Amino acid sequence: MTLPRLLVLSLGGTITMTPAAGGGIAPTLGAAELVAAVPGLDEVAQIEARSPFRLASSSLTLENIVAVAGDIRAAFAEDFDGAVVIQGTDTIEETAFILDLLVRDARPVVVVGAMRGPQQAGADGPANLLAAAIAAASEAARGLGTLVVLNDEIHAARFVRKAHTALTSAFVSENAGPLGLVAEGRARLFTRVAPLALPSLPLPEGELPPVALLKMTMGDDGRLLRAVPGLGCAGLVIEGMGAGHVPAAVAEIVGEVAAAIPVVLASRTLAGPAFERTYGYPGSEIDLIGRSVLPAGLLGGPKARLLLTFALAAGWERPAIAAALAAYA
Ligand code: DAS
Repeated sequence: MTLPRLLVLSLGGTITMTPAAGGGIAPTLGAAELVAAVPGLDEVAQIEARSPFRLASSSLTLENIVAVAGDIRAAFAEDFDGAVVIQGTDTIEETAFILDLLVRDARPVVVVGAMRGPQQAGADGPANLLAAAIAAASEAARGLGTLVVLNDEIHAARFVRKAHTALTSAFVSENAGPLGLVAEGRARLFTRVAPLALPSLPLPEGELPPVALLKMTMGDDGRLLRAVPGLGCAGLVIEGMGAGHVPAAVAEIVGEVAAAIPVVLASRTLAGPAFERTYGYPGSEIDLIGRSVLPAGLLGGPKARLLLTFALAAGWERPAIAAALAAYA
């Protein structure tokens, strides 16, 4: 039997980290070494291993992930059956969301990492990589967009979030739960996500438009908010309190900023939708939407920022951006 062909790209992260001269651990291992260390992986897929980056995931850039999306698109043009992207867990949800936007293909793309380094007791990297490859090689995972696999759970890019700094069960999908799990060497899907109802996006070239993300907190006086357009930002995402609220004193500033650049309103609560038609006081979602702010649906701040970034890079105007956000509501 011919095994499925997988492209495995390693970008760095704890899963690749070994002791550094100055203390702590730092990225060193590449994809080939990681693949070689997983018992049974050679029975799952034929793997082409590449290591485009060896970075902590906090240092990956959007442009780095656009390049990864380009590599995966090229591999899919060459008849690979799936792709696995190995990286640090700190920004896995952002990488997965970008790949979900930019690689529109039924073949699975799975992003994976580890919460413990390869030399720590109970290292979870090998098990996570095996589960990711099983998912990426499976028929069952086709048509679900980009997935994140850790702790044997399969999450959809649009829902997944890192919710703990230490546990191997750090990844959650609060709005939906995981789509499935990998058990006994098989990807089992309990539920499926609908295909993204968004126009396809071209692979952007060059620098992406800068989009700011600001979290509202009690007593915020809006001074950072007011500065955003003058800093050269092409868009802004506000993580509002609760269902998407700001202090009354800040509402007018939000309106001034939204007159200059697109402003998206998400919730800092991390689950549930940004509201659109419930609260009517100054600084509420109804007030802010009346000041041209666009609600983020179920997207949290970081993912709303990515959608706005790639929409602006594609030249989308406000109605198209609003429709794209509504696809996540
Ligand atoms: N937190 C680390 C990890 O889980 C570091 C990183 O994200 O690169 O991989």
